[in-house]
Amino acid sequence: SMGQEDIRVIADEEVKRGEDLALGSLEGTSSLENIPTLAFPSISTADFQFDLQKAADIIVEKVLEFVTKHGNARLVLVDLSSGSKILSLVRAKAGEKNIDSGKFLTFVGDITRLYSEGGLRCNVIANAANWRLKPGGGGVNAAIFGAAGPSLETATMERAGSLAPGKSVAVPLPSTSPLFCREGVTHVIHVLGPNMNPKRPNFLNNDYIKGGEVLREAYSSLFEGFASIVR
Ligand code: AR6
Repeated sequence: SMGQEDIRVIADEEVKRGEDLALGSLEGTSSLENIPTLAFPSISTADFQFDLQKAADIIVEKVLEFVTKHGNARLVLVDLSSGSKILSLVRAKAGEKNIDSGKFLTFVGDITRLYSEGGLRCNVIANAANWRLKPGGGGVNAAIFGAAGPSLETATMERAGSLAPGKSVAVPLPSTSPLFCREGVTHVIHVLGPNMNPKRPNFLNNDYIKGGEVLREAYSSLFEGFASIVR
C-alpha cells in the first residue's frame, strides 16, 4: 500500500487531512498542501542500469542545491515499492545532510496515482523518458504516457521531437488528460538520463565520469524546468 516515507517523522498526510489539531500549530501547515511540488522517479537507475549508490549521491547533491535556492517549492522522490533500494539510500544520505523534511521527501507509490491513491498533491511530475519521447518501453515512461492518454504524446511533440542525454523538456498537460483531472498534474517534465545498458541507445560503457556528469545535468535541467513552471 502507498505510504509516506519522510526523512523525519512529519505526518504530512495527517497534516493535510487536518485530523490532528495539535499539528495545526506547525508553522505553514495550511500552506503545505498548496506548496508547488515536483514528484520525480530516480532517473536512469532501472532500465538504464546506473549504479544506485552513485545515483543516490547525485540525487541528494542536486536536491540540496535546489532546496537551498528555492524557498517555496517541494521535491518528492517516488518509487513503486517500500523495498526500493534507491529510496533507502537517498533517505539515509538526505538525513546525514539534514535536508529539510518539509522540502524534500521520499514517497512509495505509483507516480501516476499520487493524489488519488496516496493523497499527495504534486502539480508537476517528471518522466524518465527515452530519446524519442515516445510512449511504451516499460518503466515509468510507459506508466506516465499510459495514464496521461494520447494527448500527452501530441503535446510533447509540439515541444520537442527528441531529447539528448542530460536534457529535459517541460510539457503542459491538456486539461482533458486523466493525469490533470484526477491527479491535479499540470505539467510533465520529460528527462533523459545517462544510459548504462548496452541494449539501449547512447550506451556509456561503464564510464561513470561521463555518466555522473550527464546525471547531474539531467537533475539540474529537471529542477530548473520545475522552478520556471512555478515561478
Ligand atoms: N511510479 C513510480 N516510479 C516508477 C514507476 C511508477 N509507475 N515505474 C517505474 N518506476 P525506469 P530509466 C521507477 O526504468 O532507468 C524506459 O523504457 C523505477 O523503479 O523507468 O531512466 C524509457 O522508455 C526506477 O526507480 O527509467 C527509457 O528507454 C525509476 O522509476 C528507459 O526505460 C526509473 O526506472 C529509461 O530507463
